[in-house]
Amino acid sequence: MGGVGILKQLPVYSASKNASKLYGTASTTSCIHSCKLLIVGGGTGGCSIAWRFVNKLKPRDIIVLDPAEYHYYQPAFALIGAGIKKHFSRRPTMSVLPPKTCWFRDHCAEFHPENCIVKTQCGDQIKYEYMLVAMGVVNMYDEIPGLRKALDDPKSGVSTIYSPRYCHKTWSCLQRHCGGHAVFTYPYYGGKCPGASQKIMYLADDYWRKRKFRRCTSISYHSGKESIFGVSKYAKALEGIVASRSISTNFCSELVEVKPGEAVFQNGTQTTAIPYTFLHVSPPMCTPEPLRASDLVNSSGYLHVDQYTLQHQKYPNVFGIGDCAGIPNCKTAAAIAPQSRVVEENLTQVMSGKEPTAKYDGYCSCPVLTSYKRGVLTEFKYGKTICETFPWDQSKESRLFYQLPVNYFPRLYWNKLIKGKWDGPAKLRKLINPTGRC
Ligand code: UQ1
Repeated sequence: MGGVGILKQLPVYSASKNASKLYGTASTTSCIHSCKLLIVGGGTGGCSIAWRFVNKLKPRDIIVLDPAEYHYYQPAFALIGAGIKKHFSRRPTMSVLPPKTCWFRDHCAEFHPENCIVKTQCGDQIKYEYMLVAMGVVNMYDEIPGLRKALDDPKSGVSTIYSPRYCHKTWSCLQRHCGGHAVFTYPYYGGKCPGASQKIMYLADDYWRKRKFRRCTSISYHSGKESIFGVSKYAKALEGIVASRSISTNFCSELVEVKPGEAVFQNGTQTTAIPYTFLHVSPPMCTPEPLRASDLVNSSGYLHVDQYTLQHQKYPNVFGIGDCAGIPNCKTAAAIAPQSRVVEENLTQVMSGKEPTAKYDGYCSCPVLTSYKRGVLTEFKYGKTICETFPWDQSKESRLFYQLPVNYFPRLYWNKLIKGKWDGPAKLRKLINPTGRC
């Protein structure tokens, strides 16, 4: 297998005497490492940038800092939750990083951007010339009293597709459900694209219809936001879909507590307890604690980068990518493709003493499966401008927009996006739908 070849070439520092603290061996000394490019986070953004720079820099000039053993294709969690896929789409982190880069299997503990140093949880220090912050976001289960306990209780009927830990539970809850009230939530703070929280709802509706449990099930969607989707064209289409499926919607309605059989929502000063037999939660999310504790973030706790160049506003040798970036885009995997191209260009320019000139246009795309046969494909950029790749109306449910996310995008992800070879569909759009509108 190709991965074995990479294993031999890729130095892994989790076995160093300090990193070994993670695994129980005490150590008192700390090591200082240095590199040209430090990438904090080996997810979609970090991995694609490591590949884009591996041939531009000298071997061992890149360090990737990430404690995760596996790299997950997150969009598949919704497919697992709906029983469309049975197994995770994941690969060992070691096998997805490019050869010659150093993987530090450790947590980032502290940022010291004024000295260009990152401290790791095991006490090592990494000195960098340039840094990419690609740490993503984390679920804040503990913001909602009772949520973690309910998620961990196999009989609670409470699950979430936003985690590899709980997405299989969604599928077992779906199968076990035989009537009652199914509740789906979306948070006000920090949620990723609302598409995922809705696709699991449309799939649940379709599944229970097929199993003849839909007549004895009421479904309601509670969102902390003011509308079903932030872009009006897709909001209209999705409003039509929820109405046609007899799903009731509640906006500005935030989940604040989970009790056994009862979900508590807050709307302004009003609190309402809603009984449930099935509860799917999209937890509030935020950037990881060491990033929030640093002076790299804006007042919302997200990396303070320019929304176009993705360069840090205070530290010009720092760039950001992906979910942790404080930019007004939608957080999806598809958004990372053009971001990765922009970071490659701008970081290369900054490395050679020039000003960054490439600009991210805010592109984001989220396929929303609306049944086990069809879906819609949202695509838009900053200013909520629609930029559709295909020359027909993508807000109309179609079989192609079911097939693409289920069968084609995972391959595009593993073979192109994380290898830094996919800049997004802009070139394809120029060919087949030059105006980007329908
Ligand atoms: C995309 O580029 C991408 O990355 C591989 C996805 O995977 C998560 C997507 O879901 C989507 C929608 C895109 C956009 C690509 C096209 C062809 C519209």
